[in-house]
Amino acid sequence: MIDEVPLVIRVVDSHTEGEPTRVIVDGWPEVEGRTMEERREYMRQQHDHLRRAVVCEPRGHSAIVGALLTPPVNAGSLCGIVFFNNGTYLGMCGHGLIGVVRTLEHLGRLRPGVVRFDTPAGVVSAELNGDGSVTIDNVPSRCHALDVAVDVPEFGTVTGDVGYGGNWFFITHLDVSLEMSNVNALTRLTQSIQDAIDAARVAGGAPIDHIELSGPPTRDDADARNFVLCSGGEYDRSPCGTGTSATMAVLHARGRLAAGEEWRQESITGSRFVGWLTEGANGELLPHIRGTAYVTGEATLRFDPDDPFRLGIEGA
Ligand code: PYC
Repeated sequence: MIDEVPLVIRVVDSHTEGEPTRVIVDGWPEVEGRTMEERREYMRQQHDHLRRAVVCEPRGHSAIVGALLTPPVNAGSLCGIVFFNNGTYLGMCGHGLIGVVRTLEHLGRLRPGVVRFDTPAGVVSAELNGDGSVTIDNVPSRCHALDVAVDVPEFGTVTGDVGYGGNWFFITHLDVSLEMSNVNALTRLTQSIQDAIDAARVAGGAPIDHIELSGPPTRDDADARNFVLCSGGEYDRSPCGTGTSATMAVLHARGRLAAGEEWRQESITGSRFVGWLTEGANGELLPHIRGTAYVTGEATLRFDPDDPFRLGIEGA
């Protein structure tokens, strides 16, 4: 396995509304599989050491979401994407897709207009707008369950809604300060909620792997502010594209957001996504998210065979 580490992998780094994305552009070995789910599983089985080597310390850090580009699986798609983080693999990633689009533009590989991508969660599309922002059309989102209660040790009963937006979210409103100065406490609290959900298998055992705290906005041009704990245990610096998709489905189920109405989601860092829902031909809810990414660097990661940390630092 150790011998299977390439000597170099080339990446382009970006951030989308504060949340980093690292797109692998060269050097990753071939990923087998006919579908994107099979490819994600192949990576989990065969390439997990590369996931850690590329996104974890000392070459990365716990907030980075990696994006491996593969050949497409569907006619009409530009490429496939498997997103991963410091702990696991994702179905879809909203901020990550916006980062991929800006990265492909930076590399001169993007056709103008709407471009389709294959992900393990399904086919998504994106359009680079004239002002540099990107609008993504996510997989259908849905409200799975409302008012789900879970007992969280040392906190008490927490009630929230369960929604899907390409990843699974438990969305709750608690009387806590959603400020950057409070992120360590918010991370501990949301991790305790995640642990309690894992133990209790709430909402029919829905595979919830993101916890979203929602509260009042601090910006005049936002409807709510959030703190999102991601599946790797790190918090999202952006408003979370899949989380915003799930939030809009829950709001729609509660009769608080009509199709076509804008939802302006502020993040814990003060950045913002603008989202809205449309109804698909079969009545499914289609989330659309607009946000902006900036390319921050291009790097050649080197994996010296003598480096004891070429596969990342265990636990860091
Ligand atoms: O934007 O969907 C998102 C996302 C998921 C995890 C981190 N960001």
